Amino acid sequence: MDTAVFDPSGNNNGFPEPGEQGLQLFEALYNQGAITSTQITARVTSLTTGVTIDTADTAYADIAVGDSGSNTTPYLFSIEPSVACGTDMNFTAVVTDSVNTYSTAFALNASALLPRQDIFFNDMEGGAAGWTTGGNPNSWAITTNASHSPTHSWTDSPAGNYQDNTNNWVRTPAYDLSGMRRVELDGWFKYALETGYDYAYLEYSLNGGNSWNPTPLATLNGSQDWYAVNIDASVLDNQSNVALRFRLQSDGSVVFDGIYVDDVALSYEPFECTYAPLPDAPTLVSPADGTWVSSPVTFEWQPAGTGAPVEGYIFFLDDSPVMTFTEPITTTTLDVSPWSHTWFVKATNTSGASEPSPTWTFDVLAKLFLPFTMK
Ligand SMILES: [Ca+2]
Ligand SMILES: [Ca+2]
Ligand SMILES: [Ca+2]
Repeated sequence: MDTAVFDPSGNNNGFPEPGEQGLQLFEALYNQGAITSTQITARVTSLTTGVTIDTADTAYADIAVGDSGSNTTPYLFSIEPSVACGTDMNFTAVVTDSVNTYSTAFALNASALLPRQDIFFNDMEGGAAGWTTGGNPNSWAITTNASHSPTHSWTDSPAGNYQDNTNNWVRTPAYDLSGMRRVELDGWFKYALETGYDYAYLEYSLNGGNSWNPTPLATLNGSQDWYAVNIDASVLDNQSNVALRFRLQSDGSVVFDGIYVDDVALSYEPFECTYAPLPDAPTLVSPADGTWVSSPVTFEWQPAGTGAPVEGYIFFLDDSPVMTFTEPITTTTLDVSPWSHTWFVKATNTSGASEPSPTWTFDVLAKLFLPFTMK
């Protein structure tokens, strides 16, 4: 299922982030059955603490065989501000049509994704770059025999074919991948290995190279000219002491040229959460609602005890924003004309302005300048 999220009530960046409400969720359904799917309804459930479904039910237009369609109205959900940035939010959707009911699971991440970044990139043009070799025979070296990015690559056997009973490697330094997720390995490989008998492995270590996981990230056999590889290395996500190595292992007869590796990058997908909730509406203190006062009038209000911190206020007199404070100042004194007026205040922060406080009224006494004369 393909998902799409819209956050027009939040910061409108297309990503669901902690604190955002009114998040709109669309789920595409694909009809892989034998007949047109009709009378489609669906209900979504959140499995993640702090993620609340506000509108759980939706419907779909009929979907023909081989077609897909999205819900006609969005599911709505909210993410509590306490949900950690980057949390995987798990959902289930139960879909019913005229024939079947089935359940499906999907996940969204509570964050805004940033462009993928390299942890390292090695084009083998700048020397060993901390990569080290070992094994028997210890023959891995940088070569100019073949390359993807001219003019160098790493190879197991620069002198020609590898030997029988080879077990040797080149490895990277250790990297701290704490806090990194969706780790990927990209590179260019070229190899000639006896089919079914001699193998090259891309292996990983989670303890800085003390031991290597018995399940490689990639296993290579046979022959290939230069080709790009893109390997899901999410087993390395958030690991603090990661190393990678290329290892060649041959059996007791028949040898080939071996493997070349070039332009190797380890990368991850950074993320951030930029949505800041608005402050809650302030409360008014004085002049009390419905009272008579003299001009100049001193107004006082106070922030709500809840919600995001307040950075400023907008003071409204007779529905006009007459004063804007860029600091959390909670009083002002103004000359006000006689008779009836209304006032309210909004609290502000970098995300914008809160809902207004209640609107209060007051009346200003007319100043009397009567020509009294004492007799
Ligand atoms: Ca957002
Ligand atoms: Ca190169
Ligand atoms: Ca062999």
